[in-house]
Amino acid sequence: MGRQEGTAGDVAVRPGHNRAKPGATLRDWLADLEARERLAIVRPNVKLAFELAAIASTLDGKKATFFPQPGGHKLPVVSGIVSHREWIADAIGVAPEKLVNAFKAASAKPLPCRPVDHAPCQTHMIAEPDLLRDLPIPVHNELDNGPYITAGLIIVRNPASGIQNVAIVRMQVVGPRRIGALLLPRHTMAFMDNAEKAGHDLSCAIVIGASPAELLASQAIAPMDCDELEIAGALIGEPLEVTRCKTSDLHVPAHAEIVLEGRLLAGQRAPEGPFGEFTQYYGASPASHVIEIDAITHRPDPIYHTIIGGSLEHLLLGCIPREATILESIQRHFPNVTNVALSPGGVCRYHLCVQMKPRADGEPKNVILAAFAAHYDIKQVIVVDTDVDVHNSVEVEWAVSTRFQASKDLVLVHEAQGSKLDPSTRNGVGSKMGLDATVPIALRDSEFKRIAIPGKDQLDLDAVIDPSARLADHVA
Ligand SMILES: [Mn+2]
Repeated sequence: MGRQEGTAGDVAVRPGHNRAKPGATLRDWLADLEARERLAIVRPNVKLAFELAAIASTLDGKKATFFPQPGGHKLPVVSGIVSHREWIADAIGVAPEKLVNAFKAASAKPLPCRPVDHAPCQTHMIAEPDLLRDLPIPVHNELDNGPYITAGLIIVRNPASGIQNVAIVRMQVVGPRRIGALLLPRHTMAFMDNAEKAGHDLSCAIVIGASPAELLASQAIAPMDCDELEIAGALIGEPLEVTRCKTSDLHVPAHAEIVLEGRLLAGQRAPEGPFGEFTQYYGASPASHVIEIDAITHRPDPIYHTIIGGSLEHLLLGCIPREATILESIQRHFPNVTNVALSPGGVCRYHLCVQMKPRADGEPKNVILAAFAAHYDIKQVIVVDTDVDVHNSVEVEWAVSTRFQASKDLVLVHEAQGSKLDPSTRNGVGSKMGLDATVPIALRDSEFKRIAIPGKDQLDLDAVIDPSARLADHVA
């Protein structure tokens, strides 16, 4: 008898998968990618410097890549595992058009983690770690200043509240047990600042080979003392299993591939970079934080995940949580806003398209201002009507070309805060541009009545095309 789709309680169980959602663990997800012909297995022994990145980058957004024994290392490397919106939606089991709302819902209702004593990620322990010996850490872009850990979830605990925080930061390997880490001025850095003031190091864990749900949740723009691992649990619809680290009281995902246990060192800074960033330019820091690694734990035959700097995987992981936050923020004042999209050409950070059904003339300009207020990185906003697909750049450009006049529909705000990583700004200070590409309400059904072919939306092509017919059957 063949295997059947079954259910356990109200949770659908997929054949061949251990958990409810394929994005619940990296291994389930790789099996899913392979089953859907989204995974390319590369020949063994490609070079860790540049060659691996060249292959993964060429297939970026088309196939995830699996590299056995790269550079002769015994551990395999994967990349590009969440490099398509549709894949990310599949990972958490929702339709692509529901993805942003699903993330919004998970962020609003996190699910507490479930601690377990015996975890796959602690099957083996390396007590005397040597990062480049123990892990296949690639070099990606031309001017990157050495091997970088790019898909490491850094977990720390707020000593004041006892609640954990998760983030992804770029981490350059600078010694057998040393890492230079670029912390951004958010939660990890705030907890580190407090630890340093008290003269203490801050325990951290770096999780490599995390699940799609964990990777995505780590990028949530959540308030302080929201544990992003609980958002990962909400995304997969069941409490995330976590286990206590061997050398600290931090809790890490039990099903992760590899965990580096260590400390952010108080009072220590070191230069780090350049490193190829999401902007498609290099970034360097004169004074990054320093991490010392005390131990490595891992699964049997662990898999190492790397994110190529500037790839779609890099862009999309930040994109979807950001869209969820921006949508929530704008909808608080404008419930008639129906969708938002951060476009890949705008590095999924700087250019926003907003879809809405205006209730009053002029309202799209208020929405432009609300979008700028929602995140300071946003530099350009295009507002379109509900007949325009915000993910289709041709449709959006069409709306601008036929519904926008710069003399009356353009909003400019100069000398505002933007992204410091945008090299066209003056250390982050620059201009904002908003384009109202919506139709005046009174003219929707007259000058702006859009052409349409009756029946086209319901057409069944298979029913009307004859695959066996040849031109010669009909033309003498
Ligand atoms: Mn946080």
